[in-house]
Amino acid sequence: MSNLSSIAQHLLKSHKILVVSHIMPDGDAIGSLLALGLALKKLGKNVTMYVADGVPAKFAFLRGAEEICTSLPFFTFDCVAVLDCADRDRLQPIWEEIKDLFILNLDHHPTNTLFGNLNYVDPQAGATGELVFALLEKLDVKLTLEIATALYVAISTDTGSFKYENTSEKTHLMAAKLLAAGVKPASIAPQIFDLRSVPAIMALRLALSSLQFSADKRIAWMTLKNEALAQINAGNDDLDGIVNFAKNIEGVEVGLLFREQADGTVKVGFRSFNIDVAKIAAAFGGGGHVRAAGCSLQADLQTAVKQVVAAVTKEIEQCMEF
Ligand SMILES: [Mn+2]
Repeated sequence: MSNLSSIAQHLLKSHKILVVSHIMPDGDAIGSLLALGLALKKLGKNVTMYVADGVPAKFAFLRGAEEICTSLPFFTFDCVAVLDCADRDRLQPIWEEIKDLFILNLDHHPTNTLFGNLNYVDPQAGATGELVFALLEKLDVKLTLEIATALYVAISTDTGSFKYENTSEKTHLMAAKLLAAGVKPASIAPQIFDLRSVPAIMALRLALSSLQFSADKRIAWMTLKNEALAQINAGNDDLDGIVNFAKNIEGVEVGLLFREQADGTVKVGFRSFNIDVAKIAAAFGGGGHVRAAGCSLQADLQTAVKQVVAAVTKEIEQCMEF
C-alpha cells in the first residue's frame, strides 16, 4: 500500500491528469471528483474529469459539475486518479482505455482490489472525500468554497449525514474545517437529502407496494420492474436510498432492493444492521461495505429474489449460531 504523500508527489509532477469515479456515481463519487479536479486546476494542471453516467441532477448545482465529461478526449494523460472505485468493473466502460496509464487508486471500500500503480485504500474513512481532504492538505491547496462544498457533499452523503458507523471524530473535524471555509449545511442538505424528483417518489411508491418479508420478518425486500420504471420515467438516480425503506423496519435485519435492468440482469442493493452483506454480495460477484453492498445477477427477477434471499437467510442463520 502506498501513502498519500507518494500520491501527492505523483500528482505534482504530472501535467495532464484524468480524474475519474465510478459508474452510477453517488455524492462521494461526484464530490471527491470535483474537489480533487478543482484543486488540481488551481495548481495549474490540465485536468479532465470523467464519470461514465454523468452527474445526477441533485449534484448538478456543484461548481465544476458542468465540466465533468461522459466520454474521454483523444489526447493521453500522465496519470489517472481513480476515486471511490473498489474494482475495475466500476470503471467500465473506460478500463481498457486507461489500464496502461499510471493509475492512482484512492478509495475506502474494504473490497478494493488494489488495481492501481499507487493504491491508497483506507476502509476506516467514512468517505473517499475524507481521503481527498487529506490529499489536498498534502498538496497544500487552499479550501475554496467550491472545493469545500464538494467535499462536504462527499462526506455528508457517504456517512448518511454523519450518522453511519463510519462517522469518526476525524469526519467531524474535517466537516468543521469545511464549515469554516464557508459551507452552509442548511443550504445544501435539502437539495441532496430531502428533495425528491417526481419519478423518484413514484419509484418509491412502486417499491413500497412490492414490499415482502421472509417468514421470520428478518429480511425485507422490494422489487422494481424495468417496464414499470420506464413508464414513470425513472432512471437509476431516482432509486437512490429506496433500499433503506426495507432495512428501516422494526425487526428487519437485512433490506434488499431488486432492480430489473434493461439488459436482462437484476441489480441488487443490500443494507443491513449487523450482517456482513459485502460478503453475500461478493458471492454473487458484487461487493461494497459490511452494511451496504450491491451486486448484479444474470437472472430474471423471480430467480434473483429466490437466490439472494436464500443466501441472506443462510448468512443470518450462521450468525445466529455464534
Ligand atoms: Mn464512497
